[in-house]
Amino acid sequence: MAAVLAEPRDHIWDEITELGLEKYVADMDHDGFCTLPPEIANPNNLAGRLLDALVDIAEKRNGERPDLETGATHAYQPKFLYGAKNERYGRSQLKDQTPALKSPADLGKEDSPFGDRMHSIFYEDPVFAEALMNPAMLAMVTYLLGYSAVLSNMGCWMKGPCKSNFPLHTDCGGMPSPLPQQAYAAQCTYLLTDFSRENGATCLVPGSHRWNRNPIGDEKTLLPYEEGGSEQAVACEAPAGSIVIWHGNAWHGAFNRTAPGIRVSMTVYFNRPFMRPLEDFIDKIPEKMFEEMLEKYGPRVAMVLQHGCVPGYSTQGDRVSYTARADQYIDAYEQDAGVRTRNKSDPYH
Ligand SMILES: O=C(O)CCC(=O)C(=O)O
Ligand SMILES: [Fe+2]
Repeated sequence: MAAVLAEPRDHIWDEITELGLEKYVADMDHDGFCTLPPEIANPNNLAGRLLDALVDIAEKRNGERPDLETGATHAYQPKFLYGAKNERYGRSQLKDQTPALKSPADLGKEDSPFGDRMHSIFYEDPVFAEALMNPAMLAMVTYLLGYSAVLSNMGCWMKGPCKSNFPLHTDCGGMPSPLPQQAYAAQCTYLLTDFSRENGATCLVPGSHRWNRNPIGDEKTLLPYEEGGSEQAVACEAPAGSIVIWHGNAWHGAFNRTAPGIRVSMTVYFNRPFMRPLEDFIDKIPEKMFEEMLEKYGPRVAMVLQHGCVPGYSTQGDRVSYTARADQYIDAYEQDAGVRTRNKSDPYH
């Protein structure tokens, strides 16, 4: 009888059992999300180091250190698409490029439901690669998306006291309903400060990942915390150092923050490898940094950072060379891990 090759599914199940994640897989299957507690999610005070790095980046970008105690620096921010602080950062370059969701006359009538978002943080500190390669988080992502999962983007959210909440939505990148049942996206949220309803926690609708569609109309409505929130959505109440992970189909949003202070989180958003990522990592990572990451984390870090993908090409030569490069990274990873991530006879590669 021909030998039966181990399936990637067997491989990830071994990882899950070795890391003791069975309960979180059960939560994921049942609810569409899970919360990894700090004892699993926060090795060597990773969350504390992420928070320090992000506060420093915010100060560098905004010229003002976030006031985590009172939240005064981030309270009731105007509803700009990219957040008031990010509009201020590099204002001259961003002039005319950061559209306000509302006309200037309407500003102040509503505030931002997500506060300041800082994008493109990955190269700013090696701690972000450590967060990307967090073994328990990556095992859950692999359970959802397979070993060829890629990082789409990593970013920070800093939300002070606000009135507006973040309506329910899915993280399927704008894919229209019906959504595929199998996850195409996975969102991982590092809680860097304590999450509670008063603190403006993310909320999720348990089981909504099985509905395979985006919420429409009133289904998106999430009442502010003071008005009772939503009957369906459950607040992620968990301490700093936890990671909440959800299936891309799960309906979620966030409550407005009524308490003083700032809710700080960092999201690590993964996609299947054939989807267009939000951030572009191929040929963008400084050489020394990339070498150090390969040394520390092995060939999977290159896969997660999109190097097993063939980017859009515009010449015959590019197609050939990009494919050859992707093959090299995939071969190195498959050999190292003893796991297949593709059917090599598939002409996609
Ligand atoms: O502000 C929040 O917690 C919601 C964030 C969100 O929608 C997301 O991370 O996809
Ligand atoms: Fe979302």
